[in-house]
Amino acid sequence: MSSVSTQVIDDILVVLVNNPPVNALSWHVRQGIQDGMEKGLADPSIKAIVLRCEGSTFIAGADITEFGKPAQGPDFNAVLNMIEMAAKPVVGAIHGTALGGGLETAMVCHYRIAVPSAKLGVPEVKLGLLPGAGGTQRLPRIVGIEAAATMCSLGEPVAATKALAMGLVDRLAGEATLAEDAIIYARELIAVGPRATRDLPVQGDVDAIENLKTVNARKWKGFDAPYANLACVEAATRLPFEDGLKFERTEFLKLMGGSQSAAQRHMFFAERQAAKIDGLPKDLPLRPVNAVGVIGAGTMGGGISMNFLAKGIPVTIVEMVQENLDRGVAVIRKNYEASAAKGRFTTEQVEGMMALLTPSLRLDALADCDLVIEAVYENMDVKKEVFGKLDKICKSGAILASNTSYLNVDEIAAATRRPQDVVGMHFFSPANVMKLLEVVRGDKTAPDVLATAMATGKKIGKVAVVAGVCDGFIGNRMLSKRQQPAMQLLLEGATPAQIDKVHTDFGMPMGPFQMSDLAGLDIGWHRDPARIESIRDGLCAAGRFGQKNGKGFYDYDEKRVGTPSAEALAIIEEFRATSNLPKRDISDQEIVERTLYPMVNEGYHILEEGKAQRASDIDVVWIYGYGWPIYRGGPMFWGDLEGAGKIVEALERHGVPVAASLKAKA
Ligand code: 3H9
Repeated sequence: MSSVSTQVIDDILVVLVNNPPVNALSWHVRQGIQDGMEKGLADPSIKAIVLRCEGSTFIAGADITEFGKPAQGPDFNAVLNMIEMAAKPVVGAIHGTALGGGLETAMVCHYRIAVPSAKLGVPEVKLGLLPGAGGTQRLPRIVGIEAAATMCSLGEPVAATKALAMGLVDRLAGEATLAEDAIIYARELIAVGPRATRDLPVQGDVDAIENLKTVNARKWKGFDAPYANLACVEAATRLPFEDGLKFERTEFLKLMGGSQSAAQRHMFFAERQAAKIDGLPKDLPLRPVNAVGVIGAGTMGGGISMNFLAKGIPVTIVEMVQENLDRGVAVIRKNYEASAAKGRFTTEQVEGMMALLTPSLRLDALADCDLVIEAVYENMDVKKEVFGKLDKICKSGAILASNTSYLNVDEIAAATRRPQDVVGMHFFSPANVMKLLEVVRGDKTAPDVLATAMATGKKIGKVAVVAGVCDGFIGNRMLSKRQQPAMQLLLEGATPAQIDKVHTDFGMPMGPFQMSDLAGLDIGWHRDPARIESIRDGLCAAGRFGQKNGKGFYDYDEKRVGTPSAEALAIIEEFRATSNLPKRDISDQEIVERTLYPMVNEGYHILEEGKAQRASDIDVVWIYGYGWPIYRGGPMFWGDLEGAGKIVEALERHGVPVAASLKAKA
């Protein structure tokens, strides 16, 4: 069946796109629209044309899978030009999402009608791109400079009702009567005639563009695309339309040919791919998750609970001591109220979510839960004891999950008589905010338990990735390959600030030592100030526990802003002197080679051992769990950009054993 068909309804021609799943503008769709338009324009009995889509959405953009491949079919801009210059009125009829090239198509239609639930936007910036088919030139002509600059640089869609107020939509249709309403509208417009967007004036204040740059400076650090989008909108304010298009084209091609967009497009597909479990049928029946239990009301347990409450799923939260339980519940309330103060929830919603929370001091209270997530102290004996008890208490078929961040899930499962129901669900702190969920598949985890844990992650807004059982799973296992050499580099003469700066310049939200300070240096410390076997021991012995008490590798002010600490540097120097290593200048390049390349190498080890399903899953872990800059596409994608040969050479030079598959690639 063709992806574009036409229907004649009296004097109106409907051009109907049908290219599942999202009606992307694949070459045959562009061809079909062009053919349909030609037909409508050539037929004297046709007085107006409606462009509409079948399925769940209007055109959701260019076909991203075609990017970087040889061009096929008609040029997109030529098709858009033809629609805009048509001598008969053309109406875009929008439902679902009109995104990117989809909105660009809607904007060359002379008029737009949309159902109230539709959303319209130009999300190209999220793919490291800009609306490259006239979007940056037409949008300011329709909605003005400020709204256009905001939409292009942030990429957030607007609801049809808002679009109506902005002039992006001319009329709202009935939610279920778009097809009919669009025809009625088109017929009305026959007398009015076409209206070419390019002929409209650009209105508004160009200062809005500078304001956006100021407000978003932190968010956009390192990114090219937001600035390129703004440059194009700015160009629309001073250049004739055709020249503006040329400017936009040049900027688009620059982005398209660059590594940032390649990385962000890679992540678009990587994120969707991560949800797929190799070897399991897509339609495997899932277990119901209508009631959740969480053990532990600390930071982790509280954050985990918040995810479920926010989705209307009741949570029973269990602690051993009343005081801790009360504190945990109070923190949840405080967090929700803080969000409400920012306008994210209403007071009623906060009360509604809190009403779904049942605090308890008894594990028995979890007897009827479909899913229980344990978030207690990270100690194998403690975990085994909890799981042994859960085994006796929980109903048959309940999923028993551990939030462990590195312990052996198989060993935990062995503490029960139902290891098939046990799985790891490793949330990242703060668990109500961080998008990543590592779902750890034990040796005996049943397929439907794994699939349910993955689907549950999606339901609560996480990006879930399957990991195998190994020390630290995917994320923390690779993290340790960064932290160890970072410490070693201190012994050889680098400073925490120098190493951290290499990482933040790279685009990480913080470097290895800033991260250690945030996590707390005393975690796992033996608590004997006289026993100093590492720099960390030295810092802890001096009472430097990290951000929590205002001093660690750095000194912190009351706003938790860190500055290099003379005391910490002296402690490092004192310990360094005992190492007998000569102190030398360490280059930034060496820091990259010794702290980032080993992570890539570890990623290859993880793949070789089958602990991750695919390289792109590892990228997803690092982008959503640790803030790896998305414009660098995750460690595995970045490793390919750097080049396997270069990485292997450097690793060997630094004496790091290289994964066989990385070597083979080199
Ligand atoms: C652009 O338009 C450039 C222009 O300026 C022109 C310049 C010259 N292409 O997300 P889902 C696939 S750039 C190809 O799970 P949802 C997706 O991979 C584009 N494939 O569904 C998935 O495949 P699979 C600007 C696409 O309901 C399946 O469709 N537009 C595309 O949660 C379902 O996707 C955008 O950036 C595409 N454009 O969300 C919009 N889009 O099943 C990107 C999706 O094999 N798309 N697929 O894994 C979206 O934001 C969401 O897909 C959407 C639906 C909201 C539409």
